[in-house]
Amino acid sequence: MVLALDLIPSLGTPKEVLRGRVEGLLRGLRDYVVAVKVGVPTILALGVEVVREVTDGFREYYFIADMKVADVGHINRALCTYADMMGFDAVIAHAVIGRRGGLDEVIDEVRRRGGAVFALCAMSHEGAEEVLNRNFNALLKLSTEAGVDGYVLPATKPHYIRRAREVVGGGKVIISPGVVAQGARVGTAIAYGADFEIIGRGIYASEDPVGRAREFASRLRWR
Ligand code: 3DU
Repeated sequence: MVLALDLIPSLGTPKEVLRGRVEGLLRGLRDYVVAVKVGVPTILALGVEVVREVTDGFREYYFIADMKVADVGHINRALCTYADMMGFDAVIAHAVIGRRGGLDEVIDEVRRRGGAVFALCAMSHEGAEEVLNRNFNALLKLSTEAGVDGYVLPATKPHYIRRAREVVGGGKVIISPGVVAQGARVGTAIAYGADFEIIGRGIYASEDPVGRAREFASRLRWR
């Protein structure tokens, strides 16, 4: 299970309060969560230095920067450099930017720094079917040829996961959001071929995050 860390404080909340909440969650979830995907709102709220201190303090987790990188080459490189400075192990990029001047540069920058790249090839929300998901096969192909380490695919539309697993085989990692709060049931994405399910609000917005994580982890246990 991957925790989607999207703690979004109201304006004026002291950074230390947010940091305390983040660290409390990470201390409690150690036994149930293997990776933490941190979204841009939380990165902005904490700031580069504090994110670095948090990643340094919890090295037992694998940290994924969900910056959804989707710009031209030099900006992508700058974002990936920041991800490295903040201690992230992996970066998520949009496959839709294409390879030359896009994903190829993301992969080059992240690899030089010893990290991994996940490509977003389909999304979970309704509007994703209007354009993005219609190009799923092409996005999967180009990101595979570019040499990404894995894919982000929606648990709410698990046929994309099944298709990706058929096409790319077992050597790539599929992580899947959309579980609990967006309606996908715990275990569906794994059943369709994902390696990890990503859960955010289903854990951190609960009154008992550790209890919820324990319950989800027991449902996800590999047989
Ligand atoms: O709905 P949750 O609170 O479990 O959070 C889901 C996370 O996954 C959130 O960080 C969001 O940015 C990310 N995500 C999707 O929800 C759907 C996608 O297609 C891609 C990423």
